[in-house]
Amino acid sequence: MKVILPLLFFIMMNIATTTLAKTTHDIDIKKFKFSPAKITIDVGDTIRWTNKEKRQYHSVWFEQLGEPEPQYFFPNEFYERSFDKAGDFPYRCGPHPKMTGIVHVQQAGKKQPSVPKTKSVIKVEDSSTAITTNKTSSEISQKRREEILYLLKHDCGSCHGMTLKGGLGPSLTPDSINKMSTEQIVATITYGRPGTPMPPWKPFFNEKETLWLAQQLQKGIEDKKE
Ligand code: HEC
Ligand SMILES: [Cu+2]
Repeated sequence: MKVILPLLFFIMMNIATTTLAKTTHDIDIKKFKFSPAKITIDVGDTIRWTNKEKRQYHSVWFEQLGEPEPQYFFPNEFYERSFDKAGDFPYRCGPHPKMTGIVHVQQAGKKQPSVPKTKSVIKVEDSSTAITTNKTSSEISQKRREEILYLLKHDCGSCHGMTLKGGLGPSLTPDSINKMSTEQIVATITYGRPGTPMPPWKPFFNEKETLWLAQQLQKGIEDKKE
């Protein structure tokens, strides 16, 4: 009894404070707008920004807090963050500076110790987009490699030329592409080049696959007979 009673009390206190404090507020991102763009929440609450676009990526960047630009997130993905301090927190979208919003965090009825730590995570909302964050697969199967090469020829090829010698987009043959580092090639494929027709391919390849693809481009794709 001596041990159990305080423990039980501790658990109950925890339940009481967590149910009291935490609310999750939703902000949708659609047509290049945060809605609502202004929101008032209590200290301890969480905001979940959900990307409801068809294919456009965005980010939620608290630039004025001096933070680095966070990862972009894609349709059906969301970005979550909780606020443990009162204050006004303006933010914007990294790639689209005109998209802005502000979070007004007010002290809840009961004073809480302010915890300076805010955590941010990106999660995928439904499993149909699991391919986006399919980072667990450590090896790329032969079948997947063939799929990627097929996509390279047909999708990338529609802009960069079937033989990758250039078209609307620049040549991707080893001669041309090796002026870039592997990291730069990976970044270009992952995020595209905002403001140009080069789209982001993050929804289609995981990190390993993008790296592999970049390495194939650097080596040169031997033209397989069909
Ligand atoms: C809708 C057209 C389009 C498609 C599809 C496309 N690209 Fe691009 N890509 C471009 C354009 C345009 C640029 C040049 C952007 C610029 O002006 O910086 C580019 C640039 C690049 C670059 C940087 C090359 C350099 O010399 O700066 C790489 C690498 C690249 N694309 C890889 C790919 C890969 C891999 C795919 C397929 C997974 C792909 N692209 C699909 C249009 C496209
Ligand atoms: Cu945006």
